[in-house]
Amino acid sequence: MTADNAEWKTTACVLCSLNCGVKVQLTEDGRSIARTRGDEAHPGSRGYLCNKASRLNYYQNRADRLMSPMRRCADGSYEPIDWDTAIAEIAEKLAAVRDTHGGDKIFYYGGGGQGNHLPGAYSRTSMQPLGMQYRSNALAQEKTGEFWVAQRMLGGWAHGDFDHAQVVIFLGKNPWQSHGFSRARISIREMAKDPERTLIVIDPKRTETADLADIHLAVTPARDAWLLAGMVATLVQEDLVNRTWLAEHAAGLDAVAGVFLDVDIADCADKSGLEEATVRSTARLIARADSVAVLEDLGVQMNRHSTLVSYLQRLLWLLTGNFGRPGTHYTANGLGNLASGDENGVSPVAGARIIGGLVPCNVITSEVLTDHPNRYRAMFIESGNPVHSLADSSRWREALRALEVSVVIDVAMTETARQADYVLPATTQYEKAEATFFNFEFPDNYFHVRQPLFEPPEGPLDEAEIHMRIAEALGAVPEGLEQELIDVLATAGREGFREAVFTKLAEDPALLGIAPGLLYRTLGTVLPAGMRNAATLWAVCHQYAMSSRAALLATGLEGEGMDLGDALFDALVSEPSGVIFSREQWSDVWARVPGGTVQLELPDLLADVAQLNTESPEETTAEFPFLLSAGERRSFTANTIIRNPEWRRKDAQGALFINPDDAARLNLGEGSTARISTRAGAQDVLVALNDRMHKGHVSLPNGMGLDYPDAEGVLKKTGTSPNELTSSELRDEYVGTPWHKSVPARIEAVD
Ligand SMILES: Nc1nc2c(c(=O)[nH]1)N[C@H]1C(S)=C(S)[C@@H](COP(=O)(O)OP(=O)(O)OC[C@H]3O[C@@H](n4cnc5c(=O)[nH]c(N)nc54)[C@H](O)[C@@H]3O)O[C@H]1N2
Ligand SMILES: Nc1nc2c(c(=O)[nH]1)N[C@H]1C(S)=C(S)[C@@H](COP(=O)(O)OP(=O)(O)OC[C@H]3O[C@@H](n4cnc5c(=O)[nH]c(N)nc54)[C@H](O)[C@@H]3O)O[C@H]1N2
Ligand code: SF4
Ligand SMILES: [Mo]
Repeated sequence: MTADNAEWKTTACVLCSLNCGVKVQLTEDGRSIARTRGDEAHPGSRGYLCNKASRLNYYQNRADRLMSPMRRCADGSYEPIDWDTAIAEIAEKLAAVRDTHGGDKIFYYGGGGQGNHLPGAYSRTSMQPLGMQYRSNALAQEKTGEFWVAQRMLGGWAHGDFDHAQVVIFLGKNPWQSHGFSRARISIREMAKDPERTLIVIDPKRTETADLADIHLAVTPARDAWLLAGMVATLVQEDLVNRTWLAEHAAGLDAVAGVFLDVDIADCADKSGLEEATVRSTARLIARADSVAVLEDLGVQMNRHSTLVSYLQRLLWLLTGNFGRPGTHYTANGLGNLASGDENGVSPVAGARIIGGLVPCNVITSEVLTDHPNRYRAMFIESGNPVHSLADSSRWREALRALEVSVVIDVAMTETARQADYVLPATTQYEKAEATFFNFEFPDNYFHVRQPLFEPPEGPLDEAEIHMRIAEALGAVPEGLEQELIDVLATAGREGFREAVFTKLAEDPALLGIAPGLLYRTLGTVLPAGMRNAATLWAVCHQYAMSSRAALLATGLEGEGMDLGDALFDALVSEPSGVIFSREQWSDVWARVPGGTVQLELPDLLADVAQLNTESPEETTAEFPFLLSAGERRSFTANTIIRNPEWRRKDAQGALFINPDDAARLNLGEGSTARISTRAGAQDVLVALNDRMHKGHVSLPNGMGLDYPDAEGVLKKTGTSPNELTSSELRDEYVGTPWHKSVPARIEAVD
């Protein structure tokens, strides 16, 4: 129960990347979230919430909460151990791998989910002393292809100005359920209502978003490359490109036009399952529009030709001049860059391209399960559940057990934790200050550091503290340094602290590695109550204030020299609903494009375009005649952030959606059980007939199939883990992203 006059505390929802601002009232005992409402003062969500935010207490209060470090026993069970033992053993074992085989054989996975990116920042504290080099996270199974293409064409990832675009296109994206931009449901309704605006949805499924669209292009599953190539070819062949704009802003038009002049549009239309007239008329509509904004997501990113599709969709709006002005696309000015498309060499065993520092998720297990001398021999996983969320769960279980040592930091005993040698309990995202770098707004961009709602219980620690303890056990923290910096703070204040930190770093650059943990232990002690975990952002703020001074001053924040960085940091740790840290103009977007010139010509991808008409795509076989969309966003899915199945108000089991005609052919009725089989495995699933589904295409939701203790404490699994059915080999040739949305499958009735 809540007292009616209980204080409304300010925080954010952690169930998707939007992190909408939330006001909560706690129960009288102060331990649970009793009521939630939107936070009007939050700069991004401005009071908006979707149906999921009212369920946040299921994240905070849970029967599966980890309360103590756990060590795996010989029989696969786990025993609680104390922190000192855990840290000492982990540091010793990881140091042994480093000393025998090299620190680059210790792999880091994770660092944050939809609501928490600070573990990733603090992880450096232990990674650097261990000499770790290779890492990855979930972005390398969805967005790295898009980031790579965006970097090469525009110098960075561009976001759409959806609220002002005349034509909005959602490509393999269902924002009604998955959001992906602020206040999505309100925006989509506004687009639908306005007769001057056109909403186009490209999705084999008639989604909730498609219901509101002016044009729904129900592309044949996995054939978006042909559809988009046909549209780009229409622009070129009907001379609909914006030559004036391109002459001023872009390079490479001739090379691109040369390839698309030869593309057979009728063949493209045919292969994508759409009429040629529709392909052409949609391209004309885009060419005629005042402004166009496009959002691609998993429907194409986790699918065949995904990197090529990221390129083709950009050509569509760049050839028509839809970048760098209102209603089109912009590269945002971030406090950190989550969307780097830089190439950083290749992975040590598979030789897979590393984008933005991330090894493709789909090659990680093959870099463990091998006798190659460069294989990973140890793994550190935090705030990620790769056994459940990456392709081929059974291979992941095998890979984790093959390692010499594995460590998981989480709030719950997850599918991944159950394979680890050590499991360390973290405080929840409502027990410490947390934040994400998912901030892509423009012309004003904001950052939200959430203040904690609860005191952490005895047992779990902040990730910062865990990494710092490991660094200390490794002997990487100079004796007395922490106390010295605390003393400086007490005697010389922030200015003196700044000077002391920079002097120390200049004397010993190796300290840069442990700096995040050191900030937590020093600066963290003098921050407002509960905000200690925000300490590492101090360094981020200083970096930002140096590189983006004008955008920061334009927000009204003041400070001479380095005081400006401190002023931003102080604002972040004291403003409960977030702070605007960047105020820009459209000309600033152009300043971020290298040389101010958009690069249209990407030769490798143009070569792919040139052979699309000769390709005869055949995704299915006689053995596997269906395509499974493995992991769809529905009204009650949120990755694996909430594990208690009771949080779902509908679709409790996460049914297999199948077109009624397909179901009839297979003798499958509503509520019946079907066996779905793929190359990787077979699962029994509950069937739901759904006329939104494209024939031949079936879907299972993401985030299902999690273990959770029932009232007697017995673990029960609800629904199907999609990645028991996926394979790591089905992946993009450039960046290794998986083809989860078109997994060949067979479906049979089970009596
Ligand atoms: N409710 C909810 N929201 C979430 C999440 C969640 O778990 N639950 N997760 C968050 C995360 S991590 C992400 S990355 C985003 C993902 O957000 P989305 O990408 O929107 O999510 P999905 O439902 O996986 O896929 C989008 C659409 O792709 C379509 N699709 C399938 N095959 C094809 C195809 O061949 N071509 C095309 N054009 N479309 C196809 C599907 O029918 C589906 O409607 O959602 C975020 N938001
Ligand atoms: N087949 C298929 N697979 C998919 C998808 C799909 O569409 N199809 N979607 C993919 C996508 S786009 C994504 S983003 C991934 C998401 O998959 P993951 O990257 O595994 O992310 P989450 O499910 O958010 O899991 C995050 C973990 O963080 C833990 N956690 C929560 N709070 C804290 C905290 O404060 N500290 C620590 N240390 N841990 C915490 C949670 O308990 C959970 O175990 O799944 C991917 N998997
Ligand atoms: S799940 Fe809903 S309320 Fe939560 S952040 Fe996403 S859009 Fe906002
Ligand atoms: Mo994601």
